[in-house]
Amino acid sequence: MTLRRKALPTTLAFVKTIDLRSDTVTRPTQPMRDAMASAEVGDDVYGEDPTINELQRRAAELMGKQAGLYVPSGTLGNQASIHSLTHPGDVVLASVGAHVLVYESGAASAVSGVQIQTLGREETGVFEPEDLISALTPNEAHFAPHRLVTIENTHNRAGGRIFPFETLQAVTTTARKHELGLHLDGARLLHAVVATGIPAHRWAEPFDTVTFCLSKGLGAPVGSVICGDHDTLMLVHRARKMLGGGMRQAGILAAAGIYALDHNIDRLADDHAHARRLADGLEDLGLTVRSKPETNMVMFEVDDTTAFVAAMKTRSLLINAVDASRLRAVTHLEIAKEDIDDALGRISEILNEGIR
Ligand code: TLP
Repeated sequence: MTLRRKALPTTLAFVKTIDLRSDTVTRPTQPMRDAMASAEVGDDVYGEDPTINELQRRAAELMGKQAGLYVPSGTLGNQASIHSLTHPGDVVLASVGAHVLVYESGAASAVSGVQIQTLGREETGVFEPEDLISALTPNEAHFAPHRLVTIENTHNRAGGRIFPFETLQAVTTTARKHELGLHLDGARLLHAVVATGIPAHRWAEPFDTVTFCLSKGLGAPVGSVICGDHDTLMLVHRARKMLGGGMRQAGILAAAGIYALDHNIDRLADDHAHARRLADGLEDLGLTVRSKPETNMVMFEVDDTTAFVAAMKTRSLLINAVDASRLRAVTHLEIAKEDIDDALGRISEILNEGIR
């Protein structure tokens, strides 16, 4: 049998992949890799990795807390915190669409035996003190105890929305009045810091535990840090060990985190500007943008996300669907202004083909 070869086009135009699926896709730059390669390391389970210790100190200082603990992921950071601040059977209050509920494989119930009750509206990711108060139940045998409130800032499914500072103060004060613990899923807290100019330690102040990610907009390949006081972090440390999150010579990873803190915070403002440019361009093309981007995400609507995602993929444009009619584009340090314009051009072609 003779095999027929497919004729190759004489010229192959290079089409750059524009990856707006998430800011998690960023790869370490050469200077970040250099910092990783020369990091001093030790066994962190003995607390002897000097680079991890330095990252934890820096993170705690940034968040205005006594201590920090390096963990492999934001998910582990959230779940170790929840585990440390609750008992099985407790209720955890969180916003509608919270990452701890939607995107962590049911870990809060599987690992900590807690139930999550949602508050507010997914469009904003925000809830008010009244929402919290009306969720509370009497201290009586029928009811599971409400133990913890988690706030997600910025809020992923709300399109990178910032939990307004005054509302956050009001909600956390109300939570304390009712003797509830407080956890902040600050995977992208530094985006809120850059967008508002309010320092991280002020956002973090009311919380028992704060998790923030180095591996998203900050551009490190791996890692998050949980910050809190010494006593709480003793519990969190045990939970990290239980969940298999204790690493050994992970200073080579932590070095990327230190590099990110030194070099990649202020530049988040560029990502926010790119998100606004993308949102404006999409509206000019006649598409509906859910709300003006406050940070690095753009939520926009199409009739059929499956068809639209497939059409974008054939043009080397990667954007994830959130549901049947909503797409989420995330800007990050590998995306330049020209890439936004290029992405808009490719979307315009798709719309011209009648795909919506
Ligand atoms: N979010 C990812 C996906 O899981 C959806 C993304 O692409 O945005 N908290 C928040 C608010 C997050 O957005 C994420 C990641 C996490 C926690 C978990 O972080 P990792 O992925 O490090 O476990």
